[in-house]
Amino acid sequence: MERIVDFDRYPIADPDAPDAQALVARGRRELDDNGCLVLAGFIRPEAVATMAAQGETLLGDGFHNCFNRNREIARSSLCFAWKRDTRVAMTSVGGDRIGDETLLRQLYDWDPMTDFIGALLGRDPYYRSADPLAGLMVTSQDIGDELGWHYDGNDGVVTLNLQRASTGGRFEYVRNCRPGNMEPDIQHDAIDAVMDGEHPELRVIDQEPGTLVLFNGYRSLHRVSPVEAGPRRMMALLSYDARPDFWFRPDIRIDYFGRDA
Ligand SMILES: O=C(O)CCC(=O)C(=O)O
Repeated sequence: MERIVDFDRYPIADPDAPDAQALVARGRRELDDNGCLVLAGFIRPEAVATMAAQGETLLGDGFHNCFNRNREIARSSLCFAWKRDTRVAMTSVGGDRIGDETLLRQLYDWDPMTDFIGALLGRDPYYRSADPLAGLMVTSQDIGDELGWHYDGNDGVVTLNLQRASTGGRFEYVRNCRPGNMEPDIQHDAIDAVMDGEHPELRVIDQEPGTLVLFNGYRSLHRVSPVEAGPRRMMALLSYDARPDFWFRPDIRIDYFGRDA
């Protein structure tokens, strides 16, 4: 694992060591302050290059989805109606196709990694998602693709950038911007402002390959803006939960992978 994770900067193998505890304490403060934690250079450059090459091969067999998150879906999961649809267009590879030989699978299945994410989110014990497709996935956005504004079903999605697009494909979010956290009369205005790119707290994260990002996706409205120029944006998404048997909803698997487990 020391050839994959940069232990000099991120000493996560021994969680009881003082430098590991200091790292977690710093990360928790940042997550609290910003609703997002960016760990640049988490994966060593040679390992990122291998992960990207393995991801490229896997994506050859990926499913390109293109759909609108319509108001009905938003209403059922949020008890709140969007005023507009948001578009999802990207290619996804399910975890059942990400084999033990890949560095990504080795990272995801490594227990100290799960414990590190749990410690950052204040969860002990913490678990990898049991969902065989959506627990660990590789995604890519080619030119014109995007992942429109949405909330996640939980706060446990962690992203790892494997390749960035030269233009577009930026991760944008507004923290603590979920209906229910806000007064009802400002909900529509706030969400409209986010989707129009006019919300004063809109933040953009610039991710170099190898950057690990944790964010409060349940509470924070977020998106990946359309990719305008190649190469394709490629990500790994790693999902965790406080429940040991957490699966995503079947419609999510169908939407993203075109099949169920
Ligand atoms: O690809 C990304 O950077 C974000 C992924 C995302 O929004 C999600 O998994 O909910």
